[in-house]
Amino acid sequence: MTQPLQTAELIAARKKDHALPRDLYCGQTAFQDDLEQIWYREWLFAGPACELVKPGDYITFNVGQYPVIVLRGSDGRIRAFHNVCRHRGQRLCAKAQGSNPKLVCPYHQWTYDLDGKLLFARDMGAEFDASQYGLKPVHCVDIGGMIFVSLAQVPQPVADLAKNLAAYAMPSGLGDAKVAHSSTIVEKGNWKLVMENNRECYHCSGSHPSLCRSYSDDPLMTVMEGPQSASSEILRHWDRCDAVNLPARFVNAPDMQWRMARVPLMDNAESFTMSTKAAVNRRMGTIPWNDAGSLMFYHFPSSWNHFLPDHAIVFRILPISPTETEVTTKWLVHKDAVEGKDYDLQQLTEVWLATNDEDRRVVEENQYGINSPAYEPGPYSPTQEAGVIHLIDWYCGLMAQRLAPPMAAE
Ligand code: 3BY
Ligand code: FES
Ligand code: FE
Repeated sequence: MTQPLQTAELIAARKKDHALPRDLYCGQTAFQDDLEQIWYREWLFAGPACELVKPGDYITFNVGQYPVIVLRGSDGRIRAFHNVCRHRGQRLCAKAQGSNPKLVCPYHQWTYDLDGKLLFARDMGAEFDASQYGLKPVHCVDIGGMIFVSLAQVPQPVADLAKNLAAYAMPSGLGDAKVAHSSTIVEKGNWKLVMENNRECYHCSGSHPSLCRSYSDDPLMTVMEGPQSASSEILRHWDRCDAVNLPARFVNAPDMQWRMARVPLMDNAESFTMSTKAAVNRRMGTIPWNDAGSLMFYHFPSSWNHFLPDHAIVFRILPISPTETEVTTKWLVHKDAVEGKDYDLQQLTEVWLATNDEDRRVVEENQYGINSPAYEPGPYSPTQEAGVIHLIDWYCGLMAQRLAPPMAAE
């Protein structure tokens, strides 16, 4: 009997600029390889820093098999830890978010400080050295109000992302923001299908009637090639932003792992609302106009985001199984904006709640078709799906490199 192809072989055999072979979207082996080579090694977006308002506030989530907790310490610093007790391994915090002055394990009450130090463990004997049993740290950075974590022993370099994101996010004032709404859904599709779907607007006119009121599905809106290379409409927008020092021009990682660019919305639309007008009376940060468009920022493998003049929408995806992905969306507004007075929650959230649900359906049907043995990878559109090609080339490049057998010693 022939052995099923390994992930490295599937990647080596893939057709360039085509969708991936079936097993990379539904196989258990490929999923485990994705976890080990991508999710356990890359920087991942965890959430907005403004959600952790005061010391002790925390969020938890799972990256594959790793439960992680991110919290604000008594010194105001945000830290991440493995959410696993150092006694007998109980998960420390089961809730998705909350606030605790200390971390008390629910099993035998070992008690940790917010910086991870073990403060208290009952009846452990005279020899017990509590300093050896602090929580295991996870690398964590706060870039302009966006928290990223990395499970790697030695994380990937982050300086280039940090420099650019800090500059581009600064005018949005994420430090003076609050979470107005949060939604978590599970899409029955592989994480790559969720991200592929987000990287093109080829599907927008057929799927997103409400988003299409403000976001143009013109591929030139999503496909820019450099700080000087975009449609004339976008170049005009960038000139206008330059004049007030609002970072807007396309900037990207050399391997396209991330990209930022501020693009105008359609017909001077102000926000992703049904009326296309701003949803929040009070603008965020120092954005000078209601029609400053959306600063779009994606980061593979886990996030895409829109920073608008009146609110920001941040998205985090996490893989659950070969064919299940969790998608968390958070709507941020100025911290002093008052619900019911400065904004209406329904008007603020309805377009992207609908868009997420529409994308969920698209992704689930995509997975359904790919599960068929008759599925054969088809070609991406070079104009409409250039962003998907960036994703797939980034993914295949990394996987090929990391799964390559080590060079034989001379
Ligand atoms: O949310 C996004 O960033 C992308 C842009 C194009 C399609 N999708 C809506
Ligand atoms: Fe945490 Fe025992 S497992 S205190
Ligand atoms: Fe979509």
